[in-house]
Amino acid sequence: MTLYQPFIDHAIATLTSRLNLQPYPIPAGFEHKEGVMGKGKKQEPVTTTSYGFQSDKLRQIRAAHVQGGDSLQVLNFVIFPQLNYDLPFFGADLVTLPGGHLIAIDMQPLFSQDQAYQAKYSAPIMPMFHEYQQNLPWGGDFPQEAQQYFSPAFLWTRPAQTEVVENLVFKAFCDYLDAYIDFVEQAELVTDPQELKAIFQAQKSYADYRAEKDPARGMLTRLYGSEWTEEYIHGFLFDLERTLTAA
Ligand code: DBV
Repeated sequence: MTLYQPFIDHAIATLTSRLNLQPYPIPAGFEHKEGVMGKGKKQEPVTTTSYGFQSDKLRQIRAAHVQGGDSLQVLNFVIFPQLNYDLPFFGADLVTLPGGHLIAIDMQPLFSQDQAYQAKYSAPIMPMFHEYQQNLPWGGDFPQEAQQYFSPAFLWTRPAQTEVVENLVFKAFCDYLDAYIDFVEQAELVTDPQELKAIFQAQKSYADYRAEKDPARGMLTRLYGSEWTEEYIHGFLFDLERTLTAA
């Protein structure tokens, strides 16, 4: 069992128990990928496993789990709602590298500047955020252009101890996911054409940004080559654009 396996196991169990979960297709060649990191005696096998689900209100629930020994563990888990709901994205980037742990957990807003949107989707989780932030302090340095994609409840932290990841970060991940599913259960279909257009544009902007700036691109390219990596990013991890041209 590796560091982030309990996170993905818990997420799948919770989603299965609370939503009408269906599989989401994972393109051939991406379910399971083996590679090698490092050179000579320091070589370490690295496995990347993909998970994909969907539900009535959630277009794509997907995870990429990279396992390469104690100093390379990554779980990137994102939920993309259907385009006719105003739901935020659920985003978790749980990263363990030789330099330490880097944790990002958020409900990423469609409209970060909109007060009513914040009142609906951020305000209810602020008490939980403040509680966690006391022991999971702000992780510092953050790309300026990414700020528009995060909510005021963005948990961004660099725990010094693995124990903190196993316990407190795990608890925060579970609580954020539970609160997210509460929002999903309450979400109502959007039919107003103006609002649908705004949702589409916000979803597109988010997916385009993440595909373009994927911080894992370098690591994945070193492991699996550029052709595989670009197809993984555009054909699975951030596939909104593809689903539009396919439709
Ligand atoms: N990040 C992904 C996907 C990953 C992944 C799909 C499959 O979006 C892993 C894996 N994130 C990953 C790795 C690193 C980071 C870092 C491997 C380390 C990169 C390195 O140091 O080489 C939040 N993730 C980061 C960083 C940030 C985030 C801010 C550090 C700064 C950086 O390198 O850019 N999560 C990231 C982000 C959004 C998000 C920018 C944006 C909207 O949800």
